[in-house]
Amino acid sequence: AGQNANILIIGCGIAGIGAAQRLIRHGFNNVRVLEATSRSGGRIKTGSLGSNIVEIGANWIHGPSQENPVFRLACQYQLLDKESMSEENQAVEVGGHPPFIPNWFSSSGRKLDSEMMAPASELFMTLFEKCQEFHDSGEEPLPTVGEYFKREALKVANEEWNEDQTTKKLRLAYLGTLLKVECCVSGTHTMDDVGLGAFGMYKTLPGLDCTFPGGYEGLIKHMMNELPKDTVLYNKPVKCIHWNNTYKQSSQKGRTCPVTVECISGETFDADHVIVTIPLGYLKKHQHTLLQPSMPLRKLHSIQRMGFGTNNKIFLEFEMPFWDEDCEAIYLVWEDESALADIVSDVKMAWVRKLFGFTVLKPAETFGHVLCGWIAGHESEYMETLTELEVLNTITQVIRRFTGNATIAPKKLLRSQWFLDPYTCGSYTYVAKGCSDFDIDNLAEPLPLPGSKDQPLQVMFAGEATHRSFFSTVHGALITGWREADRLLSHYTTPAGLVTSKL
Ligand code: 6YU
Repeated sequence: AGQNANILIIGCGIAGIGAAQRLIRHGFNNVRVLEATSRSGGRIKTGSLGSNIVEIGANWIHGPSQENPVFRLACQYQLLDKESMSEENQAVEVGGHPPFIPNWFSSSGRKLDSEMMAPASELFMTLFEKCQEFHDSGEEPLPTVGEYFKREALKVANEEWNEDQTTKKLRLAYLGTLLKVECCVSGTHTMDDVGLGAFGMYKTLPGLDCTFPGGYEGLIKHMMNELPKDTVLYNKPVKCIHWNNTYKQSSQKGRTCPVTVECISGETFDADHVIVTIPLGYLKKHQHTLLQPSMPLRKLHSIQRMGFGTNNKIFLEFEMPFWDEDCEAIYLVWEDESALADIVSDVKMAWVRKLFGFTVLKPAETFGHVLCGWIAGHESEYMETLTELEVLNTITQVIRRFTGNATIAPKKLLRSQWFLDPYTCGSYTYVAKGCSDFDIDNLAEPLPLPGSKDQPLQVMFAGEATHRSFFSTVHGALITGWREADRLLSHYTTPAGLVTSKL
């Protein structure tokens, strides 16, 4: 029966687990997952800082409402608190920017006034909403989000903020900080790399972003419990996928499989179908060797064109908070940066200027006084090469300078290193300058390409980078795993609805 089709899934992140779960549930009994590392979850990774749990990777369910499959699963497994599940929270429209209550600190050691900063926050939101509209309107007044944002922001600042030059400079400096925030959200080095016309491809769902009180990895654990034992083979980094029978030794009980997957160790696995859920960062780095024969040019070019940047977190624990009780986010405003800069010219000397600030872990009764610092881009990649102590010392100096309190000393530090992770090579996908919906379609297209006479669906592609409107998210990744499982299901399903053999 078709249930015997030999299916290999590469990568045990949520896309791979989702694909495996769906195939097995529908009767496929020859499904295995090859995972490079010793753990499941990929970019969903919960760690600890002292007695606190912290998210090293994905943080929130973006848009937690019924349309979001991650939200539905989290509810089903009872992993969320009551408030997150309430109808009221599900109905909130935040458009990708949850409303945080902020504190602002400036480089001269001042706490800035929220009324003074408000016009800059409003301008930022207005311009970003405009940026999201260009995709549907089909216009692109400038090639990138960064260029458009700077042009429009300076126009408003020069026309409307002239009553006081000091305030104007501070607001512009804060807009620079908000651009650094956006680099973290988009997972890019600079907003000058993010395509303006394509920016609106990303769609948000209703719902007030929420976290998993017991850690995001709880979701992975529950999903893994539904897979038969031994479905996942760990510590099996894949080196090459030989498709179209290019691997001579390929054979299985007298039958030749169209694909042979070769691991770095030399071990090989035959398959009828392979679902690749490897992150785009890894695909970029290994694009010329991962597939044999090589990928068709249009897929290769889309892998090259699409963006995959770095966003890292730096967790810090304090004895006492230096922020207000209701504060949810801290913005660092460099007073000498009024040119709307979202990159640092001397990365080695001044990488820390790219850190936009912190989000506050809540509730304090659970977490104590823990901040999560956010830093994107090449500055973030450089930070990864430093020792924890070097990072701690640099950030401590910055906090002392911005608060004017020379005695503040974080107790503990933990940071992520997603760029150095050999199986991720960055954080997540963004639509780079010059990209369009077609690039994501090209990434998702199975091999051989349509029209070929060779056995179909030999190599299929899932993972966050392959979702047209939910790339860079957990729900996007999960949906793509399901999508590829469904592709196989319909391939093997007769009009009568039976899974049959096509072998
Ligand atoms: C979300 C959030 N979040 C923060 C940070 C990161 C990410 N995301 P996986 O990588 O999980 O699995 C692949 C597996 O393959 C893995 O286990 C590898 O080891 C394995 N592998 C690789 N090579 C292999 C080989 N050769 N052989 C065998 N195995 C191999 N998403 O919903 N909420 O808060 C965040 C965040 C620091 C790093 C996130 C968030 C992204 C998700 O984590 C990610 O998409 C999925 O987990 C990926 O799952 P997967 O299965 O595809 O791959 C307007 C506009 C702009 C658009 N952007 C706005 C959206 C905002 C996105 N925000 C994210 C923000 C945070 C904070």
